[in-house]
Amino acid sequence: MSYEERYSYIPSTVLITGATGDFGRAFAERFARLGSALVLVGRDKSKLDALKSGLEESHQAKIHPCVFDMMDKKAMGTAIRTLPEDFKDVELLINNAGLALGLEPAFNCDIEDWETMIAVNNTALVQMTRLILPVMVKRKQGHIINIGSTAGTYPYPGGNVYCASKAFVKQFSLSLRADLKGTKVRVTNIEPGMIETQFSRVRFKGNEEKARQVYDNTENIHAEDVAEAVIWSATLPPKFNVNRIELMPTTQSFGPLPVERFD
Ligand code: 8X3
Repeated sequence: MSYEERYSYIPSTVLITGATGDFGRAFAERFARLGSALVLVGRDKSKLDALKSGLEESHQAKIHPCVFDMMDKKAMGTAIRTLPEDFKDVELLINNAGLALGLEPAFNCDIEDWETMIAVNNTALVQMTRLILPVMVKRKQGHIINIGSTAGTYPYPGGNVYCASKAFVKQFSLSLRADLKGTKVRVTNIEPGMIETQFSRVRFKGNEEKARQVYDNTENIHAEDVAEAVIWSATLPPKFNVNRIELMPTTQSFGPLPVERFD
């Protein structure tokens, strides 16, 4: 098999949640460039419309925008069940919508922040997956790419529910693979570490100073770099499944486990 053949699989229809965020836009841009039709999910209609017209103009992309909040189960169900004929056979689902809220120790956290993270990072992700999977299984063709995190493997102070929600995504991805044996449907968990995006701005609820400090005085990687891993996993021939990819900037690494010392 030639190199060109090896990397030539292009998913015909790609559904991306959290499409107007930094990751979502980077993924949409790459798949539009490849000629995939796109179902773009976001809750901000004006941002979604702007993304749609930009991609139509630059890549003549075929786009179906879906405006709903990931926490609105009914709206999600209606949007997915009524996808137009040209978009209903989703070949690649990118479960990208997700967020971190706060970095306080567990005993000080806002319980509503925890509930929101679980609702978006986990509940909405499994609901969307459950809605799309039957189409893939029936067609014996499909790929689910979940956007996990290094936080799903390596805990850190203040990570509490965010870390746990991403550990859920990792294990859900792996166990989906077990269920999907024999269906030809692929599952991949992409696990980025620190990526310079709006992530910290959301985590620190608009505190620009705190958010900027996360990425200050170092060499960062960006949404386009994560898109590279997504594109690689998605465009491999269907017989090749990437289970997990963990990635981070070279400037980020590991530290020793801390030990409490007494005076
Ligand atoms: C984002 C990576 O380390 O900020 O998922 O939790 S981290």
